[in-house]
Amino acid sequence: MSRAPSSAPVAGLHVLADDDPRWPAGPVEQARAACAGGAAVVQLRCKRSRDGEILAWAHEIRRLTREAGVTFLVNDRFDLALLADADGVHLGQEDLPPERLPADARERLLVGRSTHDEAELARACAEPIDYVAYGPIFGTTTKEVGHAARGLHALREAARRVAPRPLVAIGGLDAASLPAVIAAGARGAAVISAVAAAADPEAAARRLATCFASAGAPA
Ligand code: TZP
Ligand code: MG
Repeated sequence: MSRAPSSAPVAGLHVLADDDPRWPAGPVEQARAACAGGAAVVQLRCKRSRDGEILAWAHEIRRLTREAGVTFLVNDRFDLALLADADGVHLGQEDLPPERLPADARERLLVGRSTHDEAELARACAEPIDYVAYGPIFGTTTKEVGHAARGLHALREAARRVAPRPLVAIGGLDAASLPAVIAAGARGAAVISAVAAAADPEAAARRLATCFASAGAPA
């Protein structure tokens, strides 16, 4: 059954629920903390797990996010996003190009795209996507990105470049840096370790979400 394209919001705090075993809690518990803490978006990001396990997590996170009114995205995999009735899919540069998504995926899912430099930003502006992620803004040890930290000046330029598409900043973000990231024009901010590695992930998500509320942006 097809439905209208998702109009789920992407502004605010994105928490990536990640299957890296270095995090004390698994993806479902990270997602639960994110929802309770006021995240706008939960993105399930699994680089190590089997499809069946990822799909089971996706169904559970869909239930949690729906209850909390939180947007649910799946990283990399439009097929799992469709099966779990997620709101969208987040595609990296190494994933399927957005224009190659099957029609039913394009109709049903929001599409986000990762970018790291000027050329990727330019290409993203010509792609059928709903938001652009850009980073790493600061240094991160969570992912081997192969790109130097971009900094706030480049972030401001990137946000201008992709407008009116919303830009979601990523990479090394925390509660101390978030106000400057929002002031630079990011409509969303995506984090992994700032929540997943926190002693209290729910409190960490709440603190980050509050930065959006304080900035007068959607929390
Ligand atoms: N893409 C660019 S940086 C990054 C990804 C997935 C990792 C972000 O993780 P953290 O822990 O918030 O720096
Ligand atoms: Mg990817």
